Amino acid sequence: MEPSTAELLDMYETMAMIRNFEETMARVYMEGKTPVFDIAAGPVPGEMHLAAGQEAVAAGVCAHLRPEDTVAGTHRAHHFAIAKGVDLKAMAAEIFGKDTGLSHGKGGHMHLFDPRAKFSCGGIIAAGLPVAVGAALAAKKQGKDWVAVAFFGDGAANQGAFHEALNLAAVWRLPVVFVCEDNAWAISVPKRDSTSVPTNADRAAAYGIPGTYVGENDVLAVFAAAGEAVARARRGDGPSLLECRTDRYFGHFQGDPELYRPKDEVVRLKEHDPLRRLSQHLLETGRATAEEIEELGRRAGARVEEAIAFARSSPYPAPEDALRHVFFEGGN
Ligand SMILES: Cc1ncc(C[n+]2csc(CCOP(=O)(O)OP(=O)(O)O)c2C)c(N)n1
Repeated sequence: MEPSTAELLDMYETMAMIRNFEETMARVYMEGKTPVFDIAAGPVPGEMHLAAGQEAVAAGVCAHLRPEDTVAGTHRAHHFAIAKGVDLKAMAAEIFGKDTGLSHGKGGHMHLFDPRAKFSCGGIIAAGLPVAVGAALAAKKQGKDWVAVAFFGDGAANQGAFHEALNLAAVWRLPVVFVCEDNAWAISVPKRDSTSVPTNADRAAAYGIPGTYVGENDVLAVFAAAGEAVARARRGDGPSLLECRTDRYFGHFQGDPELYRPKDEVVRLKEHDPLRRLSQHLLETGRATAEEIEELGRRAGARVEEAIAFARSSPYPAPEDALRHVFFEGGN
């Protein structure tokens, strides 16, 4: 499946926005946290998992989605949220713990919930798969041609929830696409030490559904594979599993000393950078000029800057609101 020029340019802008957001967040997050790393200090306290390098999977899959489709993400979910169209300002404010955030600052970076964009994510590994299955079941029962996508990491594919979700989705022929991001690591554990098969796509056979491995960190390859899986789900033919090779440029979390991976690994990974790959494709096929590509990058950067400024200048939730919007008798 070949993307149109408009789709290519949209994917480039999405990927540029993700890269810019993650690199900006890496800097902002470290404010006040040095010289001795203090996870509680600075404008964004708590853990931070960034997805620079992994833009192609989010952009290539979400290019096929409509606003009414559901996406469930992971602990490393900014890229999925941006690609699904979550409001960037409300997302940034949530990460800063501000009252203008998606959940009034009570969720933080790992818990971005946006009913408008039909997006959620969470810190429990593999917890998003059953959520997507539930959304797909709801769509099917309502007779809608809506699709649900569960994104998760290669580590999550060894959780029970992965197998339960695939089985139930297959038995009920639900419109779900399971998308595994193979970034080769689950924190410090290499995939080869935790996974009994070369690719998680092989595991699809156990549930009688199609499994495809996309072996390159390339948005065009992801777009093609995801196009088939989403179309299949939308026409009522049931779930599929995709596993896409991708690269994590930062540590598992910001502040990770990364003693488990060779120092030059990221330098080598960047030789196949997915953004550069797409810009080269745009140039070589005459779909865009260098100036047009630069302009997309500038526009993406301006939106990120505006979102971060909004987050910084927003108020914190009032102390008397601490028990509002949470599960608490008497709260609302
Ligand atoms: C159920 C559960 N077990 C363990 C953890 C701790 N944990 C957080 S991230 C992570 C690794 C996840 O690896 P992967 O699914 O490959 O995603 P990646 O971080 O590579 O994006 C683990 C084990 C958790 N959050 N939830």
